[in-house]
Amino acid sequence: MSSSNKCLPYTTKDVHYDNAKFRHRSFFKVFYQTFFTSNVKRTSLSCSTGKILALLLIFGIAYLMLTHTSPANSVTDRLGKGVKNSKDNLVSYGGSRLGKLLRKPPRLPPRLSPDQKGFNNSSSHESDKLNAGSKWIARQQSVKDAFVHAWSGYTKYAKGYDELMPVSQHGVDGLGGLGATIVDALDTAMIMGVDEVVSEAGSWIEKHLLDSITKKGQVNLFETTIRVLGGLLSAYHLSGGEQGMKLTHRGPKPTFYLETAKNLADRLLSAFTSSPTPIPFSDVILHDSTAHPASGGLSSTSEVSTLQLEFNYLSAISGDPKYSVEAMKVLEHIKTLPKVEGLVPIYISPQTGEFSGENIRLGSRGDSYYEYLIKVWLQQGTARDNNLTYLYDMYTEAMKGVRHRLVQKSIPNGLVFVGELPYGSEGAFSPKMDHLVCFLSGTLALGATKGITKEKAMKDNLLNFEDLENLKLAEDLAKTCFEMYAVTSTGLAPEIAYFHTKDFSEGGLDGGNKSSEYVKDIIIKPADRHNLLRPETVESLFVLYRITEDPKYREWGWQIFEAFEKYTKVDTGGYSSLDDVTTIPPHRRDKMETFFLGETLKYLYLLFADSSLIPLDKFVFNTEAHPFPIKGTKNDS
Ligand code: DMJ
Repeated sequence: MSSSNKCLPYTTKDVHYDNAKFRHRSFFKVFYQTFFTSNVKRTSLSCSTGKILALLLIFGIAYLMLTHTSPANSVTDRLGKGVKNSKDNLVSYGGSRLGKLLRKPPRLPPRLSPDQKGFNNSSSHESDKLNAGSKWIARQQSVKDAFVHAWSGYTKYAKGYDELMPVSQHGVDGLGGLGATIVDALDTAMIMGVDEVVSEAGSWIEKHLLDSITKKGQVNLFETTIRVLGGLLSAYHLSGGEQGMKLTHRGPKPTFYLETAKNLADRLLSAFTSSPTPIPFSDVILHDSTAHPASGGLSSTSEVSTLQLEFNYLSAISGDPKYSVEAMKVLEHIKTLPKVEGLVPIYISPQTGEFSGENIRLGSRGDSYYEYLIKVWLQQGTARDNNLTYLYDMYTEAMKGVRHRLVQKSIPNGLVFVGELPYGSEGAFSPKMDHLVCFLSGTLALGATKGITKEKAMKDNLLNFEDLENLKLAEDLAKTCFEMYAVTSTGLAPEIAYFHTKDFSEGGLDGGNKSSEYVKDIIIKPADRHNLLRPETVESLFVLYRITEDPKYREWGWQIFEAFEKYTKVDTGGYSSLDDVTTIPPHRRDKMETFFLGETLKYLYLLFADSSLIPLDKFVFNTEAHPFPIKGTKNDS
């Protein structure tokens, strides 16, 4: 150590690279440390008389400076330092000038080699974040490109028809002939900012849709409500209706979407008003506003209970309560019916108002009954607890029932799945799970936190026991749904999977990807190997990513998207369903479902987007992925 060091010593505390290292030290601190630390006392004894005189001189100069410090200078100094504790402030204001002379230059943190720069290095952390950000922006763009490719096939070969047959390059009216792909895809184009599609779809709707609604024949109440009515209503909001988001300036005015929606809903209302019970008929003849039951007389439970988000929102924006009143009668009636721990059979009779049969499942015909119980309650926003708590209670009871009666684990590797009770509560359990059941993961997560992040919900102590159990099931089920993709040769899920349990096993029916850890857990029967470009898994990955903020859900979504790109993209435009996901190359099925544009690609896009785009605590998605604002929230994202 040099002699000068001996005269201006520092305590060992100063050497530590804590926050204090960057703070400017005042003259008084230096003086105090120089003369009153034990270290210094020892050193000062060894100083010569000359050195002591020099110190006295410095002390004198300091005194002169203190007595001439201008008030203005003090104020500037104070402002510059911001808010500190008063002791610190007193010290630094007084001794600023001499302090500056004596102050050591601020010590810099040690230089780190690139591989030592970990998470504590804020600038590298920032650049990691930037890189990750640009990766997801690029992936979002890929999804947008896929949407444009899907639309280009539809508009080239099938414009005005309900669906595209991408292989034969034709259109087909599988949904009654209302141009369902156009209306289903419109809000996706708005959210993605694909202006050309917004204009093209908007002007088709402006020119043709009302005409079709007044002239077409039979449509299914549920499909028309969720796809066409739902699409019109979200287009209304996203184009600025009700002081909505105004995501676009293209296409017709919001009121045009609203008027068209009202015209359609007025006709659909006949399904409710012509039924002898609160349970609506399943089919409507549009041109004469009449309705009748499906052949066989029964309605699907999910179909009659998946109309309320749409009809409620229409009442809210039109000011006419009739839509909501009719639709809510269904849920009020179902509330009174007997259930198995909240679980319901998949058929219901509009003639008697009773459930029919005992088949209980969360797949086809059962699924969105459970989804709408919680979503209709969520839709009420600040008014949730006024009169719809019965929906929340029905949902809570049903999810307990799911966990108690329907959840099992596969062997050998313990995938959590939701099976069925095809013969009711006393019959045998079936380890069968439709891909449709994968919606449940997202619904469970949404129901647990009500759309806010898990972190915030935990911090604010908002999660009760049921919420935590449901969140856990949501995460386990999302993993299972992802593995239903990863276990096949194409990386795409089958329509239906069975799970190997102690009571059920069938050899030789795996998904074809022998390197999957779960190849023995998941059984895929030949009749169930098709893929219809369905959205439920990516829908849940989107909701789970928003709620848990765990990036694995994004990575899983990207893997699924890549498989869609590889095996379902048709060069000439559009994407096709597949006959068999377990063989390569898979045989194409000549259909692009409307929900591929309305849901699958929208959810993938939102999964990779910033979480402020259509936030889950301000919007509720109908079962066809059309977002409606939650009552009482301001949507300015
Ligand atoms: C969509 O029409 C809706 O999500 C519905 O609730 C279930 N089936 C399809 C998508 O798979």
